[in-house]
Amino acid sequence: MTRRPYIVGNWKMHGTRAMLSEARAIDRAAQRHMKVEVALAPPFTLIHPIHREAEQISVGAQDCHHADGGAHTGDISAAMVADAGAKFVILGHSERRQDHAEDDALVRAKAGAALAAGLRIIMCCGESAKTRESGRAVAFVKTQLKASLPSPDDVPADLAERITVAYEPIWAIGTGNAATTDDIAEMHDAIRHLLVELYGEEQGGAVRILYGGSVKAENAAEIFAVPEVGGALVGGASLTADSFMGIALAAG
Ligand code: G2H
Repeated sequence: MTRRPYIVGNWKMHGTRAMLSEARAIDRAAQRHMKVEVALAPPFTLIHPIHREAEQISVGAQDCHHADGGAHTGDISAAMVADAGAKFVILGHSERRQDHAEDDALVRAKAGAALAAGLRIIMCCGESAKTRESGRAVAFVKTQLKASLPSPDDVPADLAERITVAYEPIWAIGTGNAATTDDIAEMHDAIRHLLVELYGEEQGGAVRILYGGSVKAENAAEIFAVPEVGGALVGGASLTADSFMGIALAAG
């Protein structure tokens, strides 16, 4: 990894205020481990409470709406999550694509709204088991990512700071079985080529590419040894400070 490793916890739909003690413990540990950039994406309801207390970690959201505001009952805009203290937003996660029928065009619209609100984005991509078995995984992910990321005409000048990509094969999510390092290396190389093709050598070459899908302290070091892996997006193992910081320690 050439840039500071980026380790992001995605708490998904887990966590009430009882989890604030875990966030505090993560923040304290991150202060002792500055070689790694540690971030948490809790449910919307915990963004502000965690942001208010955090001294080291950054806090993000797991989604935002594509519109600035209006009659969208139950939705939350990019400006609202930024106002609550979020510095980034995860977009295009396969669970949102599945549960909320989010397609690439909608994800791209959300990315535009998030960047306009001053947020960084973590853009997720990943193929299903069926697509992998068919041998089309790389082509699928490149097509999905190209259609979901902001178009080259629409990106901020500091795009390598504002955009991160997370490769999360759906078949590895929450299963306990991460992808092999060979599969990760092949996909991360393909994503790097796409980013350079889209955004140029300098910016596309500097965007961090995270791996996500059953990352834990036990397999983190071998995943981080893959050259194009710039960190991890972590679900289940980010719910306790011990397991999450075990992953961060393996990163640097
Ligand atoms: C993939 C990942 C976090 P887990 O969704 O985004 O979850 O680490 O539980 O597989």
